[in-house]
Amino acid sequence: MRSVLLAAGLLLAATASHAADPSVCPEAEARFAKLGLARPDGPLVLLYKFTFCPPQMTVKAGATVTFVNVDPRTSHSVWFKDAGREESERFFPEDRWTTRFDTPGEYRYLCGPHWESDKMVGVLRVEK
Ligand SMILES: [Cu+2]
Repeated sequence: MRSVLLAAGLLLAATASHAADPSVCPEAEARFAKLGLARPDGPLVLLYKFTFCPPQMTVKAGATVTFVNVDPRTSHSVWFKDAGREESERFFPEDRWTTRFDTPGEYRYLCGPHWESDKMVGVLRVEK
């Protein structure tokens, strides 16, 4: 019984930080391909339908992470608020923004205009 409750709790925790609709990220990838945007050398996060794709990512310390907005008309931002960083500019469809972390850790981030209303949040794990 206890393990069932634990499993249910883990499931809830997982859904809260993932896109509710599992088709969103494959769609985001398809949009990226369709738009013919240049793929960066390093890790890539797509912003689409109020979702960071993938919502959780692990990268090496010092890697440049590129965020690309593939929404047709919505602007977004990326804000590593808990890390004390400044919010990015709002970036528009097909725009990109990059950041890097040199110190290993788990960095939660959010989209300024959409984290509250649409739970647009993500986690970047940085390892040595
Ligand atoms: Cu947003």
